Amino acid sequence: MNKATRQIVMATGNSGKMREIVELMAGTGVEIVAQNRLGVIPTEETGATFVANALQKARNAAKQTGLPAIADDSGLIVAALGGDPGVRSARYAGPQATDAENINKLLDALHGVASRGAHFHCAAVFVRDAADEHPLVAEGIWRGEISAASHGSGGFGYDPVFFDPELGKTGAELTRSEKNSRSHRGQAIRDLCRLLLAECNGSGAAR
Ligand code: ITT
Repeated sequence: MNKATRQIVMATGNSGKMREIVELMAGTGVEIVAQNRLGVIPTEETGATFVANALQKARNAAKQTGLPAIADDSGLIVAALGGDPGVRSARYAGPQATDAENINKLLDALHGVASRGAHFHCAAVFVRDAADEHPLVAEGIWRGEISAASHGSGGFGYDPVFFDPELGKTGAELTRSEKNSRSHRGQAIRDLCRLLLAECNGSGAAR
């Protein structure tokens, strides 16, 4: 990103994610605009990894807007389920699944299972344009356990059943700032901001 860049399109249609990223990037001096406000038609997510999917989304938004783009691809990895729902977390219970349907499917799959360790993974990427060959990439992980039932009303997605043992609360029981300081997305976006700042100051891996 050069110093004149002030607007970045955020390649997401998930309002919970969007809100967290705007909060995490507050104070950076860039304006984050949701892709739906710019009329971007979302792309399919066909990648096998979080990074591949994030790049697919960011390049799609950059191509349709001519702006630099950020995307986040994230998901929940449950060891006892062989890594599911993984990159398919948003679509675990079907292509148009609601958060409640995904949670119900997860709790059913873990019914009677003692080993409930899980983690969230987030890959956050920045592309200067659709053809960018040197995208900035940052990742984060948040470790916890899947609770037996939902608790709390904050956050989004699987937050009501993702229990953080150190805080003794689910993601949906945390304040926004607690979640941002602990979460996979918080770690990835903070790292991405550091990379962007380094590039603006001329010490990053510029093209
Ligand atoms: P976009 O692709 O438009 O950004 P999406 O919701 O489809 O929105 P992903 O493909 O990255 O995004 O899927 C991420 C899913 O993983 C998300 O829908 C949730 O079900 C889950 N997830 C990711 N981060 C989460 C978080 O912080 N808290 C709870 N669930 C989360």
